[in-house]
Amino acid sequence: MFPLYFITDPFFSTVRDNKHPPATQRDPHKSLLDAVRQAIEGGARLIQYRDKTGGRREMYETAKQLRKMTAEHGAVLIINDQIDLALAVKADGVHLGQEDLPLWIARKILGNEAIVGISTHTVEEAIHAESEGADYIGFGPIFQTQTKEDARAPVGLEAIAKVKRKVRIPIYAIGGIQRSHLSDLITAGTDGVAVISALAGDVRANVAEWLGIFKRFGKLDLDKTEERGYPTFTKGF
Ligand code: 3NM
Repeated sequence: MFPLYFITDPFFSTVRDNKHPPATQRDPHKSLLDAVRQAIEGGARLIQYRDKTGGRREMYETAKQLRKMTAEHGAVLIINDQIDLALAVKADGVHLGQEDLPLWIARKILGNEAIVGISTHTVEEAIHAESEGADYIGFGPIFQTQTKEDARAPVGLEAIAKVKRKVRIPIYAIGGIQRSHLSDLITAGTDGVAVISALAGDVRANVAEWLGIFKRFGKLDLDKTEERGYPTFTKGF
């Protein structure tokens, strides 16, 4: 499986860094696409399009472009929350929260080959998600996060080991994850990390650096990745 899950946020359209003009001078879509392009150039092969505030038509246009870009580079595209949008742009799958439509509906609409992930916050939710047929879980927030407005209380690093003992599907730790947490998270048993803000800025360099850490821990088989054109993972993601 691919260990680094790059998630977009509308703030990628407004983040300033040394290399880019102020957000007001830029087409926000270009900028979000640019962030994803950089992530892919840095080696990311698992991308989630997440925008809690965007208009649906606008999101459709962006998602179409993301689909094209990810397909060209053998990267997996997952749509957050919106099953119909995932279907509309032929994304690889959808990521659902506890308050979204049930997993079986996503399966019915998108089919058995689609990747369906579930956000979980407790061991019980994780076990339930697996029993319902989730392909992976997001588990968190591990640490305090500024990015998700309605985030629950952080569960802490120790929770990873507990979940790992109870489920067999891949676990992506999420919430407030920084590069400095990676070795502890990997040691605790996480299969991967799902990250937004800590990869912002020089996205390409950050992604490459994080992937280097996974590689050092033996969690990234780059040769296999290159050979297949995309990462090895359950159902090919
Ligand atoms: N879901 P950052 S925490 C999208 O706990 C999301 O389910 C969470 O962003 C959950 O890496 C989160 O900037 C935000 O903290 C992750």
